Amino acid sequence: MKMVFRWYGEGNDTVTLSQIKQIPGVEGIVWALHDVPAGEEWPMDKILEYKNKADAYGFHLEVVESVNVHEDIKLGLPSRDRYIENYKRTIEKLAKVGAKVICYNFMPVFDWIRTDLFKELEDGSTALFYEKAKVANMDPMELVQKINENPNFTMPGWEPERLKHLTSLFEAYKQVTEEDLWNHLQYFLEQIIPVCEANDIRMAIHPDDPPWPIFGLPRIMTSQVNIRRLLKLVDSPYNGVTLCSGSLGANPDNDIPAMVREFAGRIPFAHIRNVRVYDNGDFIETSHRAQDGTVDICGIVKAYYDTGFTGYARPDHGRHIWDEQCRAGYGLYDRALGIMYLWGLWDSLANLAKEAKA
Ligand code: DNO
Repeated sequence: MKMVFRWYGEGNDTVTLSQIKQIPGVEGIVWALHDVPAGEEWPMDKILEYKNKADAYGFHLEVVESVNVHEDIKLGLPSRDRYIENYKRTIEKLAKVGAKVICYNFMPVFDWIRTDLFKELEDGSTALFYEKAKVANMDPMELVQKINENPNFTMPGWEPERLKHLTSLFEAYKQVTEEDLWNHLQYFLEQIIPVCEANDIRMAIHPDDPPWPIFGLPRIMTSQVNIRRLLKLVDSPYNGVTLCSGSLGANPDNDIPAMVREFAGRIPFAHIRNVRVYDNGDFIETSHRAQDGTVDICGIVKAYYDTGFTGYARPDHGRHIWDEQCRAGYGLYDRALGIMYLWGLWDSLANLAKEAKA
């Protein structure tokens, strides 16, 4: 397991590289050019700026999250070919700075969805929260305004620029069924994966968060069965998944340790975090500790360990603790605690294996 940490870039993150450097066992940053709109080719000079910054701290840039997919690709419009060409050129450039994994998602319009970014937990910390009934009765525009009202930084997936066209996007998706979305994903992957193979970069799709359709939009990356189907769309080790335990874990029917075991070899990137799902379907993000939520974090780490996982892992969202003022879900403290929990589990599994051999 290679530990990495998401960093939004200078002036765009409250966490600094020197702080990340002091978290045990972090070897690389998870990064992106957040100001390049989806569909555009990433400029090499900006990529190199990141490279210089990472080099100064001895971090690698092997994991990119995300190179976003233009809506026209998801909608299957004729203009998609131009955006797919840009995507290919970006892959080639990323290979030049040593990228090995590109995390992306194929969710129509919205990326992740929550109803509160700073909901208080029993211990006084705050965390991202999803209220099922509220979403069911909400106008999507209202949600966009709510997500963007508090944060000091643009929320990836919620860029006001992109969501300006919300009404026409919703209109366009009215014709798109889940099967259409599968076909559009296959078309995209058939074009992209040969370029990935040539450049030794693995594509790792992120599950839908939460893993069910929202606002009548189709969503397909939701379950073990559907991930199995994704991996067969283009049956190459370069077509993989970012197995996000928090996203999939919002549906208690998802058996994540079973997915880790089944999809071993096709998970270049793991997002490991906990959520607590309530009986009414609401959920809140908790500490990484297994007992604090409803996701079997110990079973997940054990499944990675047992299957000889050598991919990248990052703690995913954390709570906001110790009065930290930070990006929602992306503070320093709770994610650092998460890393130590993951290492604790991992190292004790390694020790047990060593003892058993002796
Ligand atoms: C949320 C993230 C997602 C993820 C994208 C990948 O914090 O896990 O926004 O980066 O879905 O494209």
